[in-house]
Amino acid sequence: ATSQEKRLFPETPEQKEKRLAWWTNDRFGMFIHWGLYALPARHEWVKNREQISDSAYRKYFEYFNPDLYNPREWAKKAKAAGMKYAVITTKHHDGFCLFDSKFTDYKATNTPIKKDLIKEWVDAFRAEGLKIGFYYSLIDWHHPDFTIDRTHSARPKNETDYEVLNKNRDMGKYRTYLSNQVKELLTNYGKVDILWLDYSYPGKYGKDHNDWGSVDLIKMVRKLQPGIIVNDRLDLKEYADGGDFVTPEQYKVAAWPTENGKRVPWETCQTFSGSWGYYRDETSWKNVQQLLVLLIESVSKGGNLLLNVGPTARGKFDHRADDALSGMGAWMEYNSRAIYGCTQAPERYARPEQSLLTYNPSTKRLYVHLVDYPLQNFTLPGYKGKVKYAQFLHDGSEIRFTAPSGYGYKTSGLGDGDLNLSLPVQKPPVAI
Ligand code: FUL
Repeated sequence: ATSQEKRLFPETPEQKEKRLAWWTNDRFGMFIHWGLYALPARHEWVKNREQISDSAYRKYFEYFNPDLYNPREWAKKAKAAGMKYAVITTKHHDGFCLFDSKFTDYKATNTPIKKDLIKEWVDAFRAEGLKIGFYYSLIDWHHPDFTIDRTHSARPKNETDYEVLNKNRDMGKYRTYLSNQVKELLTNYGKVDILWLDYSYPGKYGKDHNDWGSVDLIKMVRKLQPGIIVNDRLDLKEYADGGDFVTPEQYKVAAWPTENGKRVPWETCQTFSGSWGYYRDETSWKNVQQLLVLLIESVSKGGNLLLNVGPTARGKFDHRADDALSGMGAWMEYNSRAIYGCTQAPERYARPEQSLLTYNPSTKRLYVHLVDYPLQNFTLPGYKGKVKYAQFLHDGSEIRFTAPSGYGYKTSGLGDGDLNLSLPVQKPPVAI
């Protein structure tokens, strides 16, 4: 067997496709990065970036009191935006747990809010009919046994100091801790639809991915929750089934990602403004059109979009996130059928300029997204005979196929096989 044929689970490709069917259909989810870093409000890596000591970071633990937390409201906003699933940080790299874990004191129940925030979150999102996912950081800057390496907030200045600092650290103990916590998450909160692990890496001080006990971990996960979908960040590349989908982060893929020549399920995760945790002073917010293009473009290449919100220290969504979500929701109300159940269009449909195509294989409908609304007519190259009927989504009205007929129409540039859409001058409402 070649390395890529090595498998961890006895599952056929058809069975995998079935397990992932809802996820591939739903396409659009909400990522939520929430934790102590919402208080400094300047990036979820703040402890690392600014090399804040444990004792100085402790103040955020002591002041963590999201008194306006209402996950039902979050869930309603996600749903109104057209999102079908959500993934929340149960623990990020700083090690702080939003859930009640038996294995640490560093958790929300010991802060002034005194609540298992994950429990409430799960109930609320379930109640709104969304699928739920847990993000869990494999990296842990708080655990006394986690190896200090270059990604650690307590990284030393001198190379030689790593050995000294790691002398009494036992990654084996951390491995047990990590596995125990994942077990809690997959045991105490009912059905979990997605596990989003983040992230393992080979390294000088981390030896290799076995430091995370990846093989045993993923086996345990699938045993506890047989239907669960797990991302690829355990980095078990030598197995064909070491992860269910790939996770391009904060960039647009050029084409549907492949492995060994085969297209693989994928989800891009993206932020509104650059950082994942709430960042008060960040000004690089994407606008609604850019976000919609991100969504459509992902689907047009067979992928999903997991779009992130970083709630504030009081437990609310940033008003800029609210605006973006409702803008997307207004579009989704009319256009979601060009997203759900859709994928990359078959090759026989060439992509016209300034447009994106999505396609629903069950209904055989092709959706042409006009990124730049053109004047009067729009050419579908080589589409003659391939399209029976065309309509707008905002009102279901017909779009006629009429070639330009005015003086000199022969020089319109239309080829014999092309189809011309006759468009109204006014860009329709709820367009991108
Ligand atoms: C990265 C993390 O380091 C970021 O903080 C964020 O959680 C992103 C989704 O994954 O690897």
